[in-house]
Amino acid sequence: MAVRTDLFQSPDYYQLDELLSDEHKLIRASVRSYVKKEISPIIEEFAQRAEFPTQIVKQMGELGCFGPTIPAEYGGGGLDYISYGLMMQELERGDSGVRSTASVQGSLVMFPIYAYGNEAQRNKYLPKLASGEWLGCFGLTEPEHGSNPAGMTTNFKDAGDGTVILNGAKMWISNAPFAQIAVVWAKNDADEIQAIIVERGMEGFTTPTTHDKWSLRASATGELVFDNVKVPKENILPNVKGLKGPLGCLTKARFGIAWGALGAAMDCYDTALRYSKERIQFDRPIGGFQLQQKKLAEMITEITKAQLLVWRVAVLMNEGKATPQQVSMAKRNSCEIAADIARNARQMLGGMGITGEYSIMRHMMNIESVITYEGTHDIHLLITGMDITGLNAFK
Ligand code: TGC
Ligand code: FAD
Repeated sequence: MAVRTDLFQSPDYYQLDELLSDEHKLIRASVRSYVKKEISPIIEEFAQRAEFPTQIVKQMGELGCFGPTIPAEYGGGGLDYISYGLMMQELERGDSGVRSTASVQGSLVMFPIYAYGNEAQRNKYLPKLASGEWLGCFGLTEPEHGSNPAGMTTNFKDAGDGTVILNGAKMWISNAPFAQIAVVWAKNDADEIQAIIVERGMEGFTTPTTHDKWSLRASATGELVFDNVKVPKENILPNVKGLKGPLGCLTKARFGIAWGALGAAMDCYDTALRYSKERIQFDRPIGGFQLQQKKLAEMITEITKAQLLVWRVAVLMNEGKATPQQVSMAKRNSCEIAADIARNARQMLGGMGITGEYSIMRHMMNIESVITYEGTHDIHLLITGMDITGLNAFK
């Protein structure tokens, strides 16, 4: 397959760059140039082969994409949420799987260790995770408990010798096959949900790879299987109990997805716009036909609206005022518009749209995972519904 030249130009129809600081623009430029240089030339082949490009872990660590909002003393970036969002936007503009790796590492592994761990745990794990020396994964979903994680059955029992014995299984876990550590949510002796850090090499802990995905093919997905795994008690994160622990991490990660999925949408729009000016049919560029202009005009309208939404929710995050429900709305909206834009952009490229010569079909398939993980499209709608009515439609 020929190496693709990445010609991406970021849409900014409402001059939203004026809302960004010079530092924000610098961060965005550095991640964008990383994606152009290291991701775009290789990602299609890795996706076609369903292979995880392991080199990106160190690269993204060096670039500061892991835990950008974690304080610098633990190896994080000490940055604000707009910076974090822009990073995720640029990474997912390249590929959702690349952003997934960063989301999991930063928001779902580093964040809980930082927010719920003790000082020894922070010092032991965070610098290595931030640099990309170690990769982590986050185990919440189980074979029988996806949208309803409260029902989880994975559990640990006090062995009385400074260890606990962990049993159960998690599935659909991003990064699992390559991760050195897993932040696993399980029920303790008192039936309370807690996080415990399981390290590769612990006896009885395996991470079988999930094969035959049509989506997120350049991201490694697997199971976490615990068969009487003996884990030191010191690996339990002491400072949170209950479902609010994992859901608190998900709020951070969903925020990143809201920006990220928008990046995928931008790439599809930009590709379709360029193609529409170059592709001649009936002696005219297809971009001159009203039907194609309608698609492009609707795409840029939705992208612009979503840009405003994610920018505002980032400002609220910076001010400590964003609610999880506001984050849900932004995640849901970005995924929805990305799915629609990818599909319309694919059509605009005709037959070429289904090939790996362009990124659109890969984005389109990836978004099917993104719209499902971290809470499905319907779950986020119900979160909004409950927030505005005060009535719980989940159960
Ligand atoms: P509910 O009774 O509503 O809440 C339990 C406790 O949690 C609090 N809470 C939150 N806290 C922080 N952030 C949030 N987003 C929160 N949502 C709820 C809540 O206040 C309560 O606290 P407290 O103190 O009263 O105990 O819980 P529920 O059992 O009724 O469930 C509600 C529901 C359905 C919304 C929730 O279970 C849910 O969000 N389900 C979706 C599951 C999900 O998102 N799974 C994601 C798995 S990880 C993943 O997909 C990673 S993909 C990564 C990648 O590759 O990028
Ligand atoms: P289900 O919960 O079985 O849902 C099936 C359908 O029923 C959905 O349409 C859903 O919206 C609907 N539904 C469920 N409950 C209700 C309700 N109350 N009202 C109306 N409709 C409802 N999980 C992790 O823990 N860590 C990871 O790293 C991770 N990575 C993932 C990577 C990929 C590629 C994928 C695909 C998933 C990943 N997940 C991960 C799991 C993901 O979070 C779950 O797939 C998701 O939460 C949905 O759970 P489920 O697949 O069991 O679907």
